[in-house]
Amino acid sequence: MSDGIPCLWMRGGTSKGAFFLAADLPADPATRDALLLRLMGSPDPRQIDGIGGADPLTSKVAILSPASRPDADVDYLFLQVFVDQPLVSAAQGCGNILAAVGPAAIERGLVPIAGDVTAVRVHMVNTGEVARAEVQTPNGRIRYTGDVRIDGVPGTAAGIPLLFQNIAGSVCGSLLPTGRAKDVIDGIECTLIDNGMPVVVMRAADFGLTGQESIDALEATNGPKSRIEHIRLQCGALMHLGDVAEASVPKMILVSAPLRGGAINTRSFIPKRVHTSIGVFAAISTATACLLPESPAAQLASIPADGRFVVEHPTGSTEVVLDIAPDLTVCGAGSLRTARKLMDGRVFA
Ligand code: NQM
Repeated sequence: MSDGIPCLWMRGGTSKGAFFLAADLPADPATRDALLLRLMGSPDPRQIDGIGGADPLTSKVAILSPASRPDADVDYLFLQVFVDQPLVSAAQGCGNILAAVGPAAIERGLVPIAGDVTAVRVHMVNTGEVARAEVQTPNGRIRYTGDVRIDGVPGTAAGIPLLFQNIAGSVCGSLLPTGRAKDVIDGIECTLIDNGMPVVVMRAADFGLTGQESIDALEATNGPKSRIEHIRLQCGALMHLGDVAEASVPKMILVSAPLRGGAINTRSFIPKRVHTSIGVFAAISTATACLLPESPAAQLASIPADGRFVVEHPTGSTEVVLDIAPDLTVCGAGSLRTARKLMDGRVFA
């Protein structure tokens, strides 16, 4: 390891992280996680002695390996490296980092280019489902540049459509782990839901908020954080996640009526910091809650007729597409993301 470890540093959607081949890291998870903490510079709020970006959205790791199942092209294990705690968690997936998995798998020779668009079937090891990502590969090369703009990222890049099926209950075992679309915790109506990401959906107004507050206002010590965390700790058990005091799930989503033509407006606690936008799977789970008449989200949402849910957030909006069956169950979902290769080199422990 003194010669460094091969590492791709990539942006995926509105997140950024280090991509490794599993073969380049220790096989033992505890040894691997200790190494990743050291590489990212955790625990330290500034991650000054590592490559992490001092924010949960830029302290992420993707570990790639040859596919372990016949219906996939590559295995992708996502790890959240906590910034200011010595913790590495595999308890959630990440749809933003997922956007960079297809290109990274091609870069590392795990997946061959197959025409102008290479479809990569990604086995998301954290949750067990297979996602499909379409990577632009004209003339035998990955094309990162393009004209797709996603809010939360300056400029434009090549679009990478992501498609999902069977993501309900990805971590909790079922879409509604309590069997109800509405629970009341600490007097607050909540929907505890997992359609790709365990989230708890609550009305911002129930915390005396408009839902349009800035990230700084929500993260302030006199903001709603401690009340939300108190609810979150109770949701952990109700969602079959156990003690979530040191876990990055469930995410806590405050919803309010959309103001810019979208389906719903959000502020996401992930779970201690506020997301600058919203996670892909968190947006899908929140959009799914909007379809449940009893959910606090349903009363505020403006349901699109074509399944294209524009989820408003602090830096704009994220569109997720839901494939909704006549009985209102969600059979599939998708999102258009972009990714960028930022650095290919070696990182030193
Ligand atoms: O929900 C951040 C992100 C995420 C998760 C987080 C994500 C998703 O935006 O699919 O992408 O919620 O911790 O990277």
